[in-house]
Amino acid sequence: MEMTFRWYGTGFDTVELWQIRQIPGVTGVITTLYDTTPGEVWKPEKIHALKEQVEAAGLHIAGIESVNVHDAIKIGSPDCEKYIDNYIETLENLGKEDIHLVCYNFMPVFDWTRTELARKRPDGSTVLAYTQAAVDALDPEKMFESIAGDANGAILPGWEPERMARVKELFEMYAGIDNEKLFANLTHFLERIMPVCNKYDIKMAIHPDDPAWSVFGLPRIIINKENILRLMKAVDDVHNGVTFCSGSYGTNLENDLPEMIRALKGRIHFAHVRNLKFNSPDDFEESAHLSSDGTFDMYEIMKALYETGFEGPIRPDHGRMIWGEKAMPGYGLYDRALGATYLNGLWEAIDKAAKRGR
Ligand SMILES: [Mn+2]
Repeated sequence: MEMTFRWYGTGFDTVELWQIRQIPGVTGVITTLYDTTPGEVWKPEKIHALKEQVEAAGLHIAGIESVNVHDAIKIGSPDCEKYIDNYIETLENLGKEDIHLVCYNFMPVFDWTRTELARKRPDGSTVLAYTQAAVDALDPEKMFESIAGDANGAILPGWEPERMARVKELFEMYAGIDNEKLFANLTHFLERIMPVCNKYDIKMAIHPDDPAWSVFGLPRIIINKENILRLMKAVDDVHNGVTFCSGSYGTNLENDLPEMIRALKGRIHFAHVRNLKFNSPDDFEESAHLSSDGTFDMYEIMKALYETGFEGPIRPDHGRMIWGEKAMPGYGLYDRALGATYLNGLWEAIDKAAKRGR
């Protein structure tokens, strides 16, 4: 594995490349062209400039998170082929710049969903949190307003204000889309992009839905072992792969995370590893990465990745806001750096124990 760090780019991220360079063991960044909109072709010169900037800081681009998929593709509307063609052109431009990993998701309307962006924990840190009761009580059109005040002025990925202004319209567009239709549209999208992925060896890595169940009655498909294995079989090409996000699959306590990793052997191309603390099955908050601070056994998660021969980039995921830092919720420097260091420590211990035969 390679330890990496998500970076949103100059002007969008409070964290700078030189700071990421100083986190022990972090050699790559996972980045994006944050000012592109879904459906737009990424220009070769913009990709090239981003790559040069990252490399000038002594790092490299380990993957893109995300190239967002236009709603027309998810809905399967008449103009979807045009948007798939645009996506293919973006992949081609990335491949030509020697970029071989693309994370994406297939969630309708809302990207990840949280009901609080700054829940206070007993140690005074603040974290993102989710309570089903709060979602059930909320009009989806008010979702954005209800959390925007705690965003520290940042534009949240997947929650761009222009997009959120169209929530009602988006809900209408998805009205006839159930889980099966969404799955068929995803399969069609993957079949269409596999040739360009094969040509440039681009590994597509689908991010799970977060939380891993339906919110506001919208279809959700990338939620458990059964569904993700079905997708792997439907388009049985190594370039159709997975972003294993422990914090997203882990929202459903019935998902056995190490077992899922083992079942997906060879198809996990990217890993987000973080912990959650459950107060009840319907209420969780994001904790420090350390096993004892949350609900998951992080050692077992890392061990499953190790034992399945995982070679892709891994990154700490959302961190707590600590030490007075002001940053995009979940994406401060300090706690994610602690997370990276902890995960590297687990990996070193697992690796040495394996090599010594104990
Ligand atoms: Mn994730």
